[in-house]
Amino acid sequence: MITLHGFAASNYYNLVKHVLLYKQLPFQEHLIYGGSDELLKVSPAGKVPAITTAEGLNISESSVICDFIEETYPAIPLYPENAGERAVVRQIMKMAELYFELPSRRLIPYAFSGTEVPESVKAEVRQVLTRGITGLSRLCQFSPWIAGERFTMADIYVYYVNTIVSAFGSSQLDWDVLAEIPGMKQWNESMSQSVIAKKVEADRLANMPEFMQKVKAQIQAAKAT
Ligand SMILES: N[C@@H](CCC(=O)N[C@@H](CS)C(=O)NCC(=O)O)C(=O)O
Repeated sequence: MITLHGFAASNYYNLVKHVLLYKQLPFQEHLIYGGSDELLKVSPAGKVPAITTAEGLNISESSVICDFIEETYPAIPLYPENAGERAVVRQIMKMAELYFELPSRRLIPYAFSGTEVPESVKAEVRQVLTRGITGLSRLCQFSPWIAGERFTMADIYVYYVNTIVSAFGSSQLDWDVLAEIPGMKQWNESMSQSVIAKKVEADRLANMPEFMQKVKAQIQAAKAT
């Protein structure tokens, strides 16, 4: 059986969990936070999530884990068979990661510590998000799914990326980033209504108090040094 390592407050963890649930694969969750030696044993960069496969192989990096799961368990497919269509799905995922997720993440430390985001950082983040808006507006179909008629890995991936854009990018910049892409907010809302998304969200909410305690302890420790 697959073991999913990490914590439910993590959107990266949740996107992999959504994929496992969508594919109806049995898995167990192993609660582990960043910064521990135990995590480094399964995730070389100490990042969440990681999985341990049924054969005992450890894999980290969420998009790599998604590909592994798809290749190993193709019965309920999440990528198109056609290589060109598959590339479009991966382009959407990559653009969401590079131009939506990563710039929005730059704002997390300011949000958690309650400090003002410097204007230079805001400007840099806005610029990258603008690139994401341009790219994703051109690629996303929302007809009804993000890459077209079929539900794909990109639907799951971007939905969880958007949680970070909304929670940090939009709130810290006072800018409704998702509203800039025609169809994105409606699609996001319909994604949130699935049984799997609701379960993942309930687990996230349950983990939030413990996760925030860890974050507060880290901030205190950083202040003390
Ligand atoms: N590129 C990684 C990023 C994963 C990531 O940043 N995870 C966060 C949790 S959401 C983490 O492990 N943070 C702890 C740390 O950076 O030490 C992936 O796609 O899996």
